[in-house]
Amino acid sequence: MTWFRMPLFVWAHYAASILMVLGTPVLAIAIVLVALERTIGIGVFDPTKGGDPLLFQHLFWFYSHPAVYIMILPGMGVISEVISTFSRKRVFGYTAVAFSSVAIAVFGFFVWAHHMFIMGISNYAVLVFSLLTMLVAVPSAIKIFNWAFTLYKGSITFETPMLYAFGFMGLFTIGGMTGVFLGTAGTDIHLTETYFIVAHFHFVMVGGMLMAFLSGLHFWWPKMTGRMYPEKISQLAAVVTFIGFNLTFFPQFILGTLGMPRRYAAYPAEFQILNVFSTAGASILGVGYLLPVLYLVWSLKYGEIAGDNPWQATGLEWQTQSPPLTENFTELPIMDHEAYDYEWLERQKEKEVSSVG
Ligand SMILES: [Cu+2]
Repeated sequence: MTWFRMPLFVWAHYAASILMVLGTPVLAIAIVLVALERTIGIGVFDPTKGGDPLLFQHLFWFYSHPAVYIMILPGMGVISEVISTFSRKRVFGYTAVAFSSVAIAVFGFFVWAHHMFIMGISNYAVLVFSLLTMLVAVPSAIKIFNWAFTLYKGSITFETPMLYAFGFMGLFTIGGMTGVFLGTAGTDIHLTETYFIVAHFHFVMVGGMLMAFLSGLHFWWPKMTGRMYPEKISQLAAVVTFIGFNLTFFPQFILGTLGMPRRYAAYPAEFQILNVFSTAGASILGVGYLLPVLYLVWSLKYGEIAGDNPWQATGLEWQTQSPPLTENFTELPIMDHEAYDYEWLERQKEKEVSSVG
């Protein structure tokens, strides 16, 4: 197992870990400073004590922008595994996808002030952070295009993990592209503090991360539990989730553009209809989330026995039993193939057949 034979899921976790190690202490420091200010009165953020409230925002967002990538990067790793497995092809541009995870982690530390364009930072700072924000779009787009090329001419099947992966690709792309409107200072000043932000954030976090989570949960469910989930009803749940999600959050882009502010309990009558759509969508989304809870619990006892490798995937976890035994393998596995080498899997099967014969 060399660096470039690692599954892209592992690369994604590696990048997310860099963010956690470097970013989280800054949040911890900010919290300690707040505590010191409130307990022994050292002026750090409170202007009446000689502190600077903007400093809190800087420290908060220095962690909290990368925090979005801490959540989304492992999701992107899941999508690479699932897209490859259910189109029976090696991930297109493996190296580019691996390094784009690291690039997202690195660039992610230089964009935090895009949350602060209307907070009174200098125009020069706005310009620089706007430009840097656009740079993050590049590695994200590299991933989306490489997944699309992976699908191209693949033998695609539509099991539940793949349906969620398609949902991710579409919704995350909308989430990412609406981020461009917010990273551009001129449009951000109109859109910030409106429902446009709420919609954008949910397209990234729910449309992106949560779809990827559900994709990964179904993908590894047979490995984790030894049982298959019921395919038909879970496909239905994926479709219900997708419809419910769009009905909930897409109207909020329009509401935000029309100027409906966030963080208010009440709104003018003209915003009523779109809010009703949102509420109806949330109810459908609720059903979409409830279904997996029910059938996954059901499958623990009544699901079909999964076997070692129900998806014919190439990752090492699929070469051991489901659920894996303590220490994972009885003997140390030998890694003699590249990641996502489906021909290797075919050769393995032929070997087994001939040795039985
Ligand atoms: Cu941000």
